[in-house]
Amino acid sequence: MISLKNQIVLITGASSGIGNACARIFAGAGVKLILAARRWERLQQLADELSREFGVETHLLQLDVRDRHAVESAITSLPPAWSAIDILINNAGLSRGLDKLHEGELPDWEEMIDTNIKGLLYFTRYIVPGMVERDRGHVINLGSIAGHQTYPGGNVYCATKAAVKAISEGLKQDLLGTPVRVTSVDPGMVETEFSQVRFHGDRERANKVYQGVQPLTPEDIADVVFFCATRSPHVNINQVILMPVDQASATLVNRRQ
Ligand code: NDP
Ligand code: 8X3
Repeated sequence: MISLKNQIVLITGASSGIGNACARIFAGAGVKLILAARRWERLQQLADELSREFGVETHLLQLDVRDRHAVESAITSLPPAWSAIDILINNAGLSRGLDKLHEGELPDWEEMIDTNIKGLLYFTRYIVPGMVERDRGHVINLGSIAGHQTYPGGNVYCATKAAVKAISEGLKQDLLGTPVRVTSVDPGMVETEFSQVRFHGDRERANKVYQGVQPLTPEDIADVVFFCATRSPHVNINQVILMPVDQASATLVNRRQ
């Protein structure tokens, strides 16, 4: 396991779920953290906690990953002490709705495509050139089992995660010959705010997703992300698919009730 001490790690979607858990595990390794999301208070609260608990330095970016100019300006105007990003964790993402494709809501489609694909591309485009110049770096994308298997009503969300899979593979190929690593971490069911967001705040419907199952936790995913980031520099973990023991595929879930 390599030491990440003083490395600069940027996490998108750090205000909740998997991104928040990643911030915590990386903070414990003595990194410097750049945390991005739209919800400023949550980022501030996390930064305060991490500073108290681990003495970690943080730099916060309040932005919407869909806003290309905001992403460009946030990355290009980072203070010199923060600009040499070592690890980019492209985690911000969401699903909206579970409608049949021919009945889908267009704003939901736009939001998923713009966040999960274009937002991830913007961060990658503005950060990876610096990694190539410095001859070091690691991009870790949050894909999903949904990028490998399409399920009923998953249509556009699954397409965005299939795009993340293709982007991770393409980036890996384009970076061949450089030491920059690319990993896709592709979970099944993880209990976060994901389902509340998918169902536009309908908590009852969101809770049903996890009923009778033991889902993965955000910490389970953060563990895997951290494992990938701490391998020897010549090792690239291309892709990890992880699911709860209670889940065998995107649609096959063992419910105990
Ligand atoms: P959460 O809803 O708990 O967290 C999502 C994070 O993404 C939040 O911090 C949110 O921050 C951020 N985000 C969403 N949209 C934007 C935006 N436009 N601009 C900036 N930040 C944004 O969900 P998860 O932690 O579960 O999701 C994290 C990633 O994991 C996603 O890419 C998701 O697709 C993926 N995933 C999740 C699985 C699950 O079952 N939960 C399984 C497989 C993959 P804010 O709202 O403050 O901007
Ligand atoms: C989240 C997992 O199965 O709800 O990507 O699409 S799933």
